[in-house]
Amino acid sequence: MKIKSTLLIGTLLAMTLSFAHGQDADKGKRKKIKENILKRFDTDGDGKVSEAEKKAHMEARAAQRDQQFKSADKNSDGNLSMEEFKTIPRIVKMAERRPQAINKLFTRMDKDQNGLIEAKEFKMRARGKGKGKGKRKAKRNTADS
Ligand SMILES: [Ca+2]
Ligand SMILES: [Ca+2]
Repeated sequence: MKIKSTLLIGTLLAMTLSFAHGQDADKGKRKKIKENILKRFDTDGDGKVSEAEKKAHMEARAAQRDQQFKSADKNSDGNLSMEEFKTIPRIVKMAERRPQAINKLFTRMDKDQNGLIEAKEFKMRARGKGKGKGKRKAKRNTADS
């Protein structure tokens, strides 16, 4: 549990850094974070991240996001308002250090800018990098199953 949340924070921090300072201001720091993440990915400790490990990690993360969304959506309307967003434990932690980053993150995640984060927006990658090669960014808006 502890390990998982550390990982999440690390990931979130990396994300935050990447859109807070687009440049390589803290290159060393970010590299370290990346290494840490890699370490966690590498569950069998062979120094490499296999596809299976990656996949397992992504799935775990997706499940966690789902969980987080549900528990943050206090009024169960399927959206997260800013107030609800701020109740997510990792966001609470983030707010302690970088309150202004929360607004940025929220805005970034709110793709249609309606002031609410819908479940599908929450599940999307929050980073806006790599506009050119958006492989499968526009998955169809199938109704929530
Ligand atoms: Ca809500
Ligand atoms: Ca929205």
